Amino acid sequence: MILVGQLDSPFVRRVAVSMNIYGLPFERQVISVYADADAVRAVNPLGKVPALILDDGETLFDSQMILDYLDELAGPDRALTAPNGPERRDVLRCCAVSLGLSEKVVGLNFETKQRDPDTIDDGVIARLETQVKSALNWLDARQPNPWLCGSNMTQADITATAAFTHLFNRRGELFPESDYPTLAALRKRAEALPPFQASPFPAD
Ligand SMILES: N[C@@H](CCC(=O)N[C@@H](CS)C(=O)NCC(=O)O)C(=O)O
Repeated sequence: MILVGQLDSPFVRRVAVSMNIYGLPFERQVISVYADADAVRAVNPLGKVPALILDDGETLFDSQMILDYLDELAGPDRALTAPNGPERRDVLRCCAVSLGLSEKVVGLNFETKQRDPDTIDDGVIARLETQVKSALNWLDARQPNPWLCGSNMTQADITATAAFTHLFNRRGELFPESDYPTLAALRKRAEALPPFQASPFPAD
């Protein structure tokens, strides 16, 4: 299998870490959605990452669809998302908030760093910052025991950790990690584990 995308994307990284946990070997196609836009669109018509190219050539787009496939490969006893019921909904709820948080941070980076300065809209930026803070506060208010959804690490922890690490590396000046002590502790615990260390957030 070939995982397409860079590990500075929290969406790509949640897939890489999950594959490490499942012990699924994979190659990487490290291409940038901006610098290599044509190559990314050749894999995914939307020009987005991650994509996962299976050994028979079938290609999966979107981290949630990819994880759905990987969970199926791992089987119900090892899957990082429970198969049904309130446990599944709780993991998916945390993932939805963490994924949305990452999407807002990516949006914030676009609005502040890539836009023509004359077209920057402070109202749009303020809205994005409020949404990021609100999501962080919601996640920080959960009481990990020791993980977000109970005694076992789940996809909720992988996705939240990938999101926090991306956020604190990219926009730590706006959202200091010290303001979110619960999340900081969760992130530290997770990032110390071999599956995370095997697919690290890249140093600048
Ligand atoms: N919902 C998607 C989001 C993926 C996403 O937004 N990836 C970013 C990279 S961090 C991207 O491809 N951005 C390029 C674009 O949207 O044009 C997923 O979970 O895979």
